[in-house]
Amino acid sequence: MSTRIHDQDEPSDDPQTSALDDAYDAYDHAAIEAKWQARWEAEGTYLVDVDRADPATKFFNAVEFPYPSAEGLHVGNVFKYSGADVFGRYQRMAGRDVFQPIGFDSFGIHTENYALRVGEHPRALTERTIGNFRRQLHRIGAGWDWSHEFATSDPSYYRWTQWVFLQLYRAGLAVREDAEVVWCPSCRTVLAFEQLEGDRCERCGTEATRRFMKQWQLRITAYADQLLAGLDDLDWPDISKRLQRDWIGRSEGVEVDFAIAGRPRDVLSAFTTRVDTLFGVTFLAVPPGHPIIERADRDAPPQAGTRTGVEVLHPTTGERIPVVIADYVVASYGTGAIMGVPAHDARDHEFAVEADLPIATVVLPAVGADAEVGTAVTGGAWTDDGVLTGSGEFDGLDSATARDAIADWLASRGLGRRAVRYRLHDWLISRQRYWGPPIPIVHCDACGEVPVPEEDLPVLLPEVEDFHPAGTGESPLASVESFVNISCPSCGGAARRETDVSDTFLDSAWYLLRYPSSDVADAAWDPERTGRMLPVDQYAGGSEHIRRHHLYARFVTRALHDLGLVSFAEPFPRLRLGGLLTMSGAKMSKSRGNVVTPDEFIDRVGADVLRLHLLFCAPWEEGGAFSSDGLPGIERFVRRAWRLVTAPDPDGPGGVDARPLHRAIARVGRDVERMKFNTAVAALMEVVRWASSERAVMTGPEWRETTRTIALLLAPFAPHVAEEMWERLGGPFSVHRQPWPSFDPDAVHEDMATIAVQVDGRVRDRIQVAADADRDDALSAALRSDRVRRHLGDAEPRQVVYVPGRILNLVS
Ligand code: ANZ
Ligand code: ZN
Repeated sequence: MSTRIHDQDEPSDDPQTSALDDAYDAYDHAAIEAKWQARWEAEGTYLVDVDRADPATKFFNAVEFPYPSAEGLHVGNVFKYSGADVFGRYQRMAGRDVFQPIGFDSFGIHTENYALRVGEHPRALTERTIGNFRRQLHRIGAGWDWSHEFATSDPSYYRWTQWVFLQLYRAGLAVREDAEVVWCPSCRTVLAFEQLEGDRCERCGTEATRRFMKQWQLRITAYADQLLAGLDDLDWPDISKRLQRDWIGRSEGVEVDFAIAGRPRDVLSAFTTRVDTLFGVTFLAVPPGHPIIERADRDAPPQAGTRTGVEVLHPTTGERIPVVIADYVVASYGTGAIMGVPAHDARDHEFAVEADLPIATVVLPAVGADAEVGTAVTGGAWTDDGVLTGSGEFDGLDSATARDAIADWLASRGLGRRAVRYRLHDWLISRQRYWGPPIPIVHCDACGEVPVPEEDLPVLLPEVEDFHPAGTGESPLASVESFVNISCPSCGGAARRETDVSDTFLDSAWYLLRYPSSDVADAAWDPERTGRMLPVDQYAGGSEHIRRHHLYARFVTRALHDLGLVSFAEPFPRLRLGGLLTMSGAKMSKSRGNVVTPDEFIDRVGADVLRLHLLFCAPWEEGGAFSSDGLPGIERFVRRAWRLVTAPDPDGPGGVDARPLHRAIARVGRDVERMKFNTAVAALMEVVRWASSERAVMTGPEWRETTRTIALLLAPFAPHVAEEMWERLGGPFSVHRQPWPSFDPDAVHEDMATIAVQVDGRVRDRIQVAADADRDDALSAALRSDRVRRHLGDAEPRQVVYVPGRILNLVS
């Protein structure tokens, strides 16, 4: 299984210490890791008393819980969890009561599809895969609080998922309605819009189609404004905020009513963000299948091509305008009809040229207008703001002023109204599948929709032999008579259960609330524990969840907040995204055959070396390519650290300059706080090298101070070997409960460098940065300089080259 690595196996590259090799104990990672894992477990080192923790010092260090796949944890997962674990361990040493629970996201199509493929029941499969994950999560030596573990597919958990659904239902935020939905022909279920990658199913990659079906939707759109405004106060990566903002897609505009010619009481409304172009409308467009087409069929047969035969009247000029059919109009956005302004919108322009529709210029570029008119009319659309022309009384106004004036004009005549539209859709949670929580609703002919009484929860997922999705638009549960047929909870008459199950993303939208209360049987959460332990202090996640899980969790938390069920509106005000570890240029996945499991490495080199290796091989937030090339270097480093405590105390003259030690304390702490684990590991390597080379000069007390400090610095990264070192140095159990060492600010202070900042080849300023500042540090310091800013303008530099400690070169 494991190999003992003897220091004698390879020549030492430290001449100062190689003479002592014989005196060393071998570094036996297997023995050390087993010993300390058992001790931590026995002592409850990572357990937190959720009934007594002090809310002022508690630190809920959350990670995105795993979906227990059949292939097991891979090193990409370990990379993310190791970073989060280092951060949590550091917080504990900084005096926080760290709560770091773990659980399993075990419901869902992913598990079910795999179960179908291998012909195993998802329940049996899930039990097995969770067992394997649990084993692996133990082995990596992370400080999980296992006493709060749960799995979302367990009735004791999904009972409360159903309860959460019922709270949303009572608040009018869960509704069953007809909607055009996305259907995956391979998974044979509907999906949420968020579960499309382009137009393909995120789960299986099949091209999705559209269907019209009666489905359960959660009214996330009712929270669009709140979700948008709430982003401002979050300590989140910019990319997360930007993607959520775009996904919510708030647009302010006007709905303009166009009266239908010959049917004065019927109108066709179009949503526009450019009402300043109203006088340039030369057609209205609707998507195929729009109701107006049917009406046209009755009234007058549609003309050839894209015309519907219907005409509308322009609200200001009264001119007759054709209504056409265009593919690019999205039925579910805005009013589902657009006003076509070919002179100022690129798609309208292309369409008008093809369909031979007129083009009328009504906005001129503000500068050089004459020169541009020709281009605007013939070459393409002038899509920017400008000055109005051909727009009656609004001529001469700039676009922004005109938008206001025209909106007022329309509103005062009842011909339109200001409107806000969102790109965000309601969250479709019905799944015509098996492996999920049954939606707790009963359909009764007499009473209609009846929620299952809370005391009757959970609605248990029935055991079935055949859990294949039917593909009929009904879940496999629909054919389980004993499940479907029940008496109505309200009138007692014959009724039918809802047979759709809910989306797994509903399971994970509230799971963080469950952790402190995972053992509570009679409530989803104990409000006192929730008040003490939540919200999460830091959530370590991935960018693939920004517009799904992160958005859903925010929505559900806000809804529960408005219902008075939790005291906070945001579930994780601080978020950090871990990058992907790639293998041969691709994301690790079984289908690509490039999954590397941690087990083989832990057997061979131990969890500590694997953790250090992963954290060193790529910046945590960026990710990068995984390879085992650097492993021997990390092994050498760990053995060198190990030798610090296995060697006898030196008896040198003393008076060693201790500044490198203080700098290491400062650097490692600062880097961990910024999730820069790779540079923290580099600092550890440096200080270990320094200590080895200064050993002979140190007195016994100097040496002990140095080595004890190094064991403390190493503890978050290599928790087992650091614990063993600490014990051998005479420290009290556990190294993970010691305070983080403090440093002498004077020793660190001198560690600054003056660098020249060049903009486009000329030195514009000289600034002070930490001597070990990296490119990002130097750049952000430079961007704070007025002189640099002046020469750079508002734009970000296009190119940045940093020569550490000397020059920062920016190209504007
Ligand atoms: C007239 C116009 C003139 C427009 C112009 C743009 C430029 P966002 O910002 O995304 O909300 N639009 C409205 N509903 C649509 C639908 N259902 N499908 C496709 N396009 C739709 O964009 C709003 C703009 O997108 C609207 O403003 C409309 O085109 C188009 F010079 O109206 B505009
Ligand atoms: Zn009834």
